[in-house]
Amino acid sequence: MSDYETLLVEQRDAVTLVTLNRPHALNALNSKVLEELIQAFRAFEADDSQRCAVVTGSGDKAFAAGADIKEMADKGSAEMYKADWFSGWTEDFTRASRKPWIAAVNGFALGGGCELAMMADFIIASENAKFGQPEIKLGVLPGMGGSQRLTRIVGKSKAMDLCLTGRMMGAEEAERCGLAARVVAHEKMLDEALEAAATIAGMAPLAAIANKEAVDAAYETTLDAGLKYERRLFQVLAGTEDKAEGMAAFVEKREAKWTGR
Ligand code: CO8
Repeated sequence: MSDYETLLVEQRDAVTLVTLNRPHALNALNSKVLEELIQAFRAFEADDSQRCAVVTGSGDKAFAAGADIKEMADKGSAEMYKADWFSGWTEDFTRASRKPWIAAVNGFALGGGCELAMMADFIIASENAKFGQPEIKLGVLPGMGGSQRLTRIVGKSKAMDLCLTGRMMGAEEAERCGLAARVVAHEKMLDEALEAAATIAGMAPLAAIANKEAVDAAYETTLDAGLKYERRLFQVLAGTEDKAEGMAAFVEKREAKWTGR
């Protein structure tokens, strides 16, 4: 356990488990959470023993019910524009680590909570999870990527439905439209996420980063540029010790031993 005000961070073998820990506010995301998440992810990135992370919410009710409305309520446009409000989430946080991480969504993932979950490499949701972008009900719109990431993931029609009506979407619908990779019984959800993370942590570390970068590139580039990028990454990995080990282990019918080189 480490010393954060708004997070619980623990290492379970090669998996870092980060729990958003403001249950009294349904884990609403304030500036302290952002600061500490960046800190925790930088530590995760720097620690070679850690290969995959899981982010979840404390309590039984919420992953995160959004950006902290009480913190934002008095802030005007001059103040927000000057501070480039929310840029820390979309830039500093997402760049804090290149390693894979999973959002384990245990309840409400609304507004910034849904946006944080979408920053993860994939989402494993409890059957109780509820996703939504209800910002329109506050007279605003998503500010941490909801209108952009959600649209890329679920398509225009569903994204418009969620952003314009502000309604919540259950876990089954989220899985059906590709937002959640898996839906699991509530009490088993965290174990399933930790197990998936342990599986990823058991892969060759550079291959894990390259797979993540290649899939992410599909959202940023043309198909032609993406295919070229994927090929180049493959060629780079071809020169690694882990590629030689992985292929030798297959031929020799044994477990591979990765070095991360
Ligand atoms: N920020 C701050 N506190 C929150 C938030 C939040 N997003 N969500 C819940 N809380 C607090 C509540 O105020 C309450 O605190 P208290 O006991 O001190 O009154 C406590 O958490 C428990 O919440 P509820 O009593 O409301 O619990 P319910 O089970 O009745 O309802 C809901 C749960 C439906 C999740 C409800 O809490 C809710 O609707 N929350 C807000 C969801 C939301 O609108 N999220 C989007 C936030 S905005 C955002 O993320 C992007 C930026 C938008 C800019 C806005 C500029 C003004």
